Amino acid sequence: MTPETIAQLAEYLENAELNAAAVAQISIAHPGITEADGYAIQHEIRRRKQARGTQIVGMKAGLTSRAKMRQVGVENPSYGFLADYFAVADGGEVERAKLIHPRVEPEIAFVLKKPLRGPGCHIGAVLAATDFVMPALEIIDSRYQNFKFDFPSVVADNSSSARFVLGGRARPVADLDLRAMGLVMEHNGKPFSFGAGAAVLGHPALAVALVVNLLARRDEGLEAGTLILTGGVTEAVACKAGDHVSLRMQDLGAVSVRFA
Ligand code: OOG
Ligand code: MG
Repeated sequence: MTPETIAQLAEYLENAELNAAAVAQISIAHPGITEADGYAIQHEIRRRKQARGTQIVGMKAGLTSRAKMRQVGVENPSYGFLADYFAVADGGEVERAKLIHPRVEPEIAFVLKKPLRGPGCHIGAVLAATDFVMPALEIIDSRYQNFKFDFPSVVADNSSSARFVLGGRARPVADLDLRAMGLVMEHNGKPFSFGAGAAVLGHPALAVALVVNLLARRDEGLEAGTLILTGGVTEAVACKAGDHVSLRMQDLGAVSVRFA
């Protein structure tokens, strides 16, 4: 793709986000789109936001569990960025009208105390660089009609990132078995989904390594203090105004969000 096409598609997708108006999947008009084109568009959206003064507070891995891959029919893990205005306080409210068709998913969040750089980033490097982990709810909102996309299209759309909520307790990884760590997500007070950390690539720290190694292709790394969401452990739940979602994670407490 030419730089002009990348810039035009970045504007198209960012406007869809900012206006909460669904658009056609970009691979329909651009059937030859590649993964590299998708990331070029995503990085252009990030550049546009930063040029307006938006801070990038973290990164996320997407499609790192079988449950998530099955739900959207895309078999490849991806990454995206997290902007400052995506953050919602624990127990806080998300304005449903500002989003298109939001879904909420349970995730394990990492915060780094040391920088990480690939290629060759492995689980040991991630665990050594991690300050603490926390329970998180991610609110995803594909900008595509009917939440339908292929891999390059969802990569361009910042892996559907929209909002996130951190809560519960922050704990160092040395004390935890993140693979066996159980969780329950409730939707309007009813259990919706259940999982364990191993659902995420066998160990959620591997999702951090994956993001680091993918960023290395663009000669980028992660700085100390970076937040990383490791991807939905279970399928995501669609939410309407008035809905409430809470997540309880073994040893790490609870986090919740409401839709106004
Ligand atoms: C793609 C984003 C995936 C996750 O945790 O799997 C994601 C989507 O499902 O729309 O954030
Ligand atoms: Mg997610």
